[in-house]
Amino acid sequence: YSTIIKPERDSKYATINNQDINYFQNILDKHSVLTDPSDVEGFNQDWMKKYKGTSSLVLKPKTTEQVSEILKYCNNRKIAVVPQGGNTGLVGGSVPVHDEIILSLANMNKIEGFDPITGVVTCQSGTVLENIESYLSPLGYTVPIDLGAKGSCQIGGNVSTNAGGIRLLRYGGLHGNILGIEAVLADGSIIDCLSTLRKDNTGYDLKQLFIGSEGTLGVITKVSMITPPKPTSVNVGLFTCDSFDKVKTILTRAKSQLGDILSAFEFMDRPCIDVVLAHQQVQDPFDNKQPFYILIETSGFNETHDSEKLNDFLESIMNDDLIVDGSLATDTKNISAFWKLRESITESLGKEGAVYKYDLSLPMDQFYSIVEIMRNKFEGKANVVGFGHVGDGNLHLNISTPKKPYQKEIFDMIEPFVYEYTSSHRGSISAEHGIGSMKPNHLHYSKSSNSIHLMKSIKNTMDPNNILNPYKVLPN
Ligand code: FAD
Ligand code: 2HG
Ligand code: ZN
Repeated sequence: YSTIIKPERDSKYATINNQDINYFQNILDKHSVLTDPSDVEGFNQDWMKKYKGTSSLVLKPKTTEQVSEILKYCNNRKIAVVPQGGNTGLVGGSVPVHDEIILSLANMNKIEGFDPITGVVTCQSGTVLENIESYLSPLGYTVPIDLGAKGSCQIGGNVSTNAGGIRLLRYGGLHGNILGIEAVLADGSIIDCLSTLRKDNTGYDLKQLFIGSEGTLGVITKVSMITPPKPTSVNVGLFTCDSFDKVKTILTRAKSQLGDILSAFEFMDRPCIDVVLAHQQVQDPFDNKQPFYILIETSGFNETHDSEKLNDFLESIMNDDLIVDGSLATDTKNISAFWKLRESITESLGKEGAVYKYDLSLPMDQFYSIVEIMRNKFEGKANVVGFGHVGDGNLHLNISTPKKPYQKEIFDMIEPFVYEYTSSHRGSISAEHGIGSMKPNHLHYSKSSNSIHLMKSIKNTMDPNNILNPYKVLPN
């Protein structure tokens, strides 16, 4: 971890002592206060094994009131706290930088209510995303957000990072789908914005502040979310292309010809497929290798109508020579095989060695060029791959080397170049993963100094002692 530079520990924070631990043991039961280093270890380290903290205490509350008591105490004692959900975040936001207490939401996992007329589900923030899906599915509803980490990530973590994922194209982001939030501020006060209303213009929409704030403004304890009816007819097509220009043309066509049934438009380049084939039990989908692979999903409620639309679309892209190969999957098994190719890229890259991740929003004309530029720069020194939610303008640029730890010379070849490139095209240096501890000093590439100033004053109002997730998101 030596090349991951940490800000110095701020000496204003207290170091925890036995009295603190006793206090927490009184609020929570004994099993919810972890102090044994072997129990704490996993919570200190992030999913990529890139960031590691040195906390000696994990607290696992079960109720909002317990969260409130913990934070009130920490605020008085100036003990720093990192809220942690499923710990699948990719920017080092979910683990301590130094010895912050880890406040795990894992035991706050109850689904509290569902309205079958409005489709609004209310649950505690530690509910695992996939468990919400399993709860809703038999009721004929589905979650409006889906991502590869669904088996571990929690809805509170998704909301705190404003996660995007593969359904954003269809259902929009969490700023629209989250109807209510209950959160606890640093001083322990409980903010009840847990509305289940679709329309509510009574003053400032405070819940929006917590969406994407990465645990720096409050701890989210409950959410309510609008969920759409679960589509009954799902089809997936996998296509190959010989140029990125054709990927763009296919995207425009998919939007206009598939319209309301288009539910995902993902792309991956050939090096991604090679990495997946090297680490997963999957087959190369076509004999003929091509530089670009596109996964298109449609979801609707009328199988005949949907297949007809998809077949017309397929005919049109074939007739115009936009694709080289294509294959449609209509049954669950083949659909999951196609999705596995796309969804296991991150995990497979992780098995390669050290992975340098960049999550960019870029205009379509500059979207793939950055991958080519970086590939030329690295020329065999590292594997450069590009994939992502092209339908939302979101590129995942990943550069991997067989060797760990992370190397300074590799970072120097990427940064600040990638950020400058993105900024010069008015893109975003974090499309969906957030800022965490990876990018506070780079925030200015995507936000003006006045905007950063306003963010700092909001942070100062809501958490004047800066106990919540310090060293993250905002620059010093
Ligand atoms: P954590 O990682 O535990 O925390 C993330 C941040 O939120 C931290 O700053 C933490 O302090 C804060 N936080 C967590 N819970 C709370 C809470 N209750 N209150 C306040 N703050 C809290 N992201 C995407 O956007 N799209 C994708 O397609 C996508 N795919 C992924 C695929 C894989 C295989 C992996 C490993 C990650 C992926 N991610 C993706 C990253 C994404 O950010 C997370 O998966 C997810 O949103 C984080 O949820 P979590 O519960 O794991 O949160
Ligand atoms: C995805 O879309 C995730 O699969 C992870 O956002 C992206 O690993 C990455 O860079
Ligand atoms: Zn993504």
